[in-house]
Amino acid sequence: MKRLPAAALPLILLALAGCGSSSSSSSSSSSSPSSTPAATSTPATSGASGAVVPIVMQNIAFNPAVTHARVGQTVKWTNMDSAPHNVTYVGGPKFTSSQTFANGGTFSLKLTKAGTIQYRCTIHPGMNATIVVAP
Ligand SMILES: [Cu+2]
Repeated sequence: MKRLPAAALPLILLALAGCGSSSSSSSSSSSSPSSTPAATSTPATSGASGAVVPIVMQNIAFNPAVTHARVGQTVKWTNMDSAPHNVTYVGGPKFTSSQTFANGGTFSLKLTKAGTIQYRCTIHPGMNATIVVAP
């Protein structure tokens, strides 16, 4: 479906939810355990700050179904559905599956290995997706 760019939706959510935890939307101080690789050739997948790659769960599907990211980036899922979803490991570089989370919930995964990650939502058959992680 051609809707808003996927990158815009989590930003809206962040703006709405931002008042709860911290006063600033700048994340420079809290979560940067490792230096970003700063590869010179390829820009980030989308947007100026390439550290977080958004994926939305909407209409019982992951959007985008194929996400391109790099080692060092963090993928963040946001559930935009009224139905609960989860992010469950299927294949590729191993990661720890998420809990099931409801509308508005999020799950973040730091990408540490290159490869093609396959994952799914165990609640909804056919709700599968892929992350292609470049080194
Ligand atoms: Cu689901």
